[in-house]
Amino acid sequence: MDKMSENDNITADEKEIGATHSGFVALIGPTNAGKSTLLNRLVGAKVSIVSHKVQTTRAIVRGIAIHNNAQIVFMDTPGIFKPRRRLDRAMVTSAWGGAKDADLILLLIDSERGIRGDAEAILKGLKEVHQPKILVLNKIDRVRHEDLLKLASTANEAVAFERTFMVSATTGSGCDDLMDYLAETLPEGPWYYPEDQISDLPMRQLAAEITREKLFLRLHQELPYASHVETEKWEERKDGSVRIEQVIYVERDSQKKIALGKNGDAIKAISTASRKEISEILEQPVHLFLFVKVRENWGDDPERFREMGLDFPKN
Ligand SMILES: Nc1nc2c(ncn2[C@@H]2O[C@H](COP(=O)(O)OP(=O)(O)OP(=O)(O)O)[C@@H](O)[C@H]2O)c(=O)[nH]1
Ligand SMILES: [Mg+2]
Repeated sequence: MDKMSENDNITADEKEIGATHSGFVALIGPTNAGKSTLLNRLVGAKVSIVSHKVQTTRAIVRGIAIHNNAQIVFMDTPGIFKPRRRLDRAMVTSAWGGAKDADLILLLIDSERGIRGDAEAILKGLKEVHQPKILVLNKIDRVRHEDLLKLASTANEAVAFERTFMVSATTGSGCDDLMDYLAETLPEGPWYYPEDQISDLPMRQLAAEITREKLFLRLHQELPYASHVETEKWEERKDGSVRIEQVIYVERDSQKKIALGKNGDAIKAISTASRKEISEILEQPVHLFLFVKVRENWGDDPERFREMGLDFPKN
């Protein structure tokens, strides 16, 4: 349907509030730039997990926000970095794939770290991407104003950005201006999702992600990237509670010991934190059971990739 005939179909009431806008905005950037934090801030709910470690997000997570007359679908992507393992390659491919599907690309840079290494490589890669691009400098709560201006001009020399915004995803500073701009700029058109939907991630997967976040937060030094969480069972009970079983996959026996902790301390703490958060989101009591399994080379198992929503790279 072209734009004209679409407008012909709207009723007088709809005309009064103005035409609706909608579109997809890909959040791309180096790992740890704050993409997931910004997504949660803009959506107004926890949709994507966050940690101070790099490589937290593994596959594309969509978060949906409504601002003025626009429905903005943000695609949080895994950070782009120099891939080493098979999982790395799948994550980076997924991030660039997300960019190709978007109406608008939002490049997020950690202003404190500036443009080096991965950020530089992304700026180069962006030249091949043809959608309109905007630059968002994040973590402005951590840097001086003059450094921000320098950073903005360096980035704008490398890529023709439509606009530059300066925000703090943690304090929310600058986020309203960004949302106003996105709502205006996205094309006119009907909304893609029901008004009350904020994510396209199934609850089972979000629950697994929440446990992975707690695992990352608790065991960040000991258990770097070698873990993966899946929800295996989800049972709604008559008393209104839900019983959830999840498996934490690690690669080695020594990692299993770490995940369990002394006297099971680690797993207990992870379980408590995760149960509490899942229960808040579901607004119902949760019984969470965590199991730790050793699966050597889960990082090379196509099934695990599929479960994460990633394509399996052949090599
Ligand atoms: N001070 C400050 N910290 C921030 C801000 N935004 C994010 N952070 C922190 O930066 C770290 C990384 O945030 P994430 O949102 O997980 O970053 P990401 O870009 O999604 O990272 P990956 O998923 O690993 O690519 C976390 O510790 C956040 O709390 C900000 O505006 N200011
Ligand atoms: Mg992330």
